[in-house]
Amino acid sequence: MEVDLAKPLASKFNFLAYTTITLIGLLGLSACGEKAKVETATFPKTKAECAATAVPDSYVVQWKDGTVSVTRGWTREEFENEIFEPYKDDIRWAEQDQFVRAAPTSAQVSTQTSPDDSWGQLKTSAATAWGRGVLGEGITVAVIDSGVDITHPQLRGQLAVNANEIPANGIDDDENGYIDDVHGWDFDEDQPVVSDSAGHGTHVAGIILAQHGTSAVQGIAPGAKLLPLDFMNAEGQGNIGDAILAIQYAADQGARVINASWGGAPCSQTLSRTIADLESRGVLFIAAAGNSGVDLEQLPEYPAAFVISNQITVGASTARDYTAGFSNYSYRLVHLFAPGASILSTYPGNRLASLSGTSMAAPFVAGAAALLMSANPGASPAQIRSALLDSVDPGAFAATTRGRLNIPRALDSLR
Ligand SMILES: [Ca+2]
Ligand SMILES: [Ca+2]
Repeated sequence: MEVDLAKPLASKFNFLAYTTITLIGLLGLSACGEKAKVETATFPKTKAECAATAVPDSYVVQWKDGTVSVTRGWTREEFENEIFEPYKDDIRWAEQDQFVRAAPTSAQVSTQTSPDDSWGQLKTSAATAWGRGVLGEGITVAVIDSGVDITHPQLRGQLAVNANEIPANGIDDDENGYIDDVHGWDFDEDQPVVSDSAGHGTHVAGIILAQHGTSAVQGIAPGAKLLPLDFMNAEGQGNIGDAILAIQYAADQGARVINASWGGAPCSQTLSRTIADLESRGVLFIAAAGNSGVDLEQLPEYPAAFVISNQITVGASTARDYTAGFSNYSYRLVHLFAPGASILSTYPGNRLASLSGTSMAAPFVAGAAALLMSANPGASPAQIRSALLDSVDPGAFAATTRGRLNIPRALDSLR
């Protein structure tokens, strides 16, 4: 019964890895005669303001068991008739997939460095935490981005290892749906080799946890482990469907912090549900506010503008503690500011680069969250979030806290 139903589905659909497993599980349930609780499945029409960023013929489905799948290559009508209607008892949400992008910034590759390059670490007093021996040990941070150059000298020793997977044997040893996923996964290319053709993810990862001692770059949480998850192409564009698969993968691999330095999709219910569902698994989601220089309440983009209790949205501040001109802001939707202008960090090809953007501000907070979690492993995402927000250096920023990240004060606030 399971096999008969699953086979034609598996062959008809262009599902990603998790999906076949999901369908078999669901069919197994109904074969046992169990009825799902009544919760009406919805598949909203794509709103006019979401049309420009919609991925053609791609749909994201969140099933009632919490898993998400992505179907590609079907028209809306085909999707509705072949998937949504037949399986709507098992579906929570379905919606059209959306493009997102890495917040655009200009990159300046640095050949020389100066003491000013560490202004963000100085401003947030990161060294005070390091001096107390708080380095982020035991915490895995997922960087869901354009990939990471995992051969960079300041990053290659920082990688999380999927111990249940034997590398390069062509076998999915831990049966999680991903073959040879030892150091992360490339959801854009569906392969285990994570690299970074855009440079963005490598820079973000370095801000969070670059090893100290070999250059001017000092990661905020150098004891934390990096889970690099690539869902963008070389132009820094990805889609929500792959981002959701990456978010679930991160949680399954034990990541406690997820950094999301991207956005732009004006619509996605599935994404917000996926993030909120991770609070019970101890995961904190850090989102960049976006680089349009606008009030997020007037021009919302997501995930930045979600109101979710295990999410923190971060704006970018300058070395003089002003709001960076490009940074989005909002007294209701942005929580705090962090350094995000002329930030030196790791760059592909054993280089360093200075980048500006809220993409650079979010990883300061992601690194700080990893420090707080390592100092107090039992703290819930809500406690970590409160500690980070209650302890800001007061300022005139358009954010719920009005302030800018201060790492040792956040540590004190947690105690
Ligand atoms: Ca695997
Ligand atoms: Ca393997």
